Amino acid sequence: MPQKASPAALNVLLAGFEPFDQDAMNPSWEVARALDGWQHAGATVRAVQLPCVFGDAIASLDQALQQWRPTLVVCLGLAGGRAELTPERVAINVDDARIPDNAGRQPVDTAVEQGGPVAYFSTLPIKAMVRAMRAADVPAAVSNTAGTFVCNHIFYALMHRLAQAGGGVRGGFIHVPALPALAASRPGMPSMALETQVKGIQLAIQTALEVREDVRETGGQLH
Ligand code: PCA
Repeated sequence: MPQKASPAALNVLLAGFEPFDQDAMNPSWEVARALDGWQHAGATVRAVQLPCVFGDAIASLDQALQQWRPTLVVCLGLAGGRAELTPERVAINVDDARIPDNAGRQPVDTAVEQGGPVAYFSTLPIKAMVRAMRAADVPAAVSNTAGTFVCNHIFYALMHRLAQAGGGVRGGFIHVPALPALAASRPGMPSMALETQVKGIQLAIQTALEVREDVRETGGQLH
């Protein structure tokens, strides 16, 4: 029997991806897994691993949303090449894959959701999250693009579902850097230790649970 959400429980769904592009590990799943069961402000984190496959990732997310009925949803993914934890501002209705996904699918210039709006903004307090992470010495920045691969795909699908459900559930996406082990074999690639990533995502979730209205300040974004 799968574990089920009890009616009174507050759950935070934290999704990470399986490895892709021939990598042995995906830090996004390692972080999610490390925080599974962590509790804050009466809410419990529930980690789920998503396949790095267009379409199938959405089916797994739907299943997890059904199972846990979360009040907050944070999806994580790897952005190799970035040095900071980057809460994403916007999901766009575009699939445009540079490489094939784990099932060999490579959509080019198609919609995530036929007839859906062009884009959705994250409903997480992205700048307050960046501020909290930086205050704890965790490199972080707002990103204005989640790309057009499976991460943007799941981010868009998530926001579309939350908007359609209309229940006030908030959600968004955070890209994480490579782990040092991966960067060691790719000279020049920035990385961040797993424990720093975990600490940052913990602070991001904490902030999202506590802050409803985002702060308005500059300086928190990638350029
Ligand atoms: N990163 C990819 C997909 C899965 C992941 O972890 C992306 O940024 O689209």
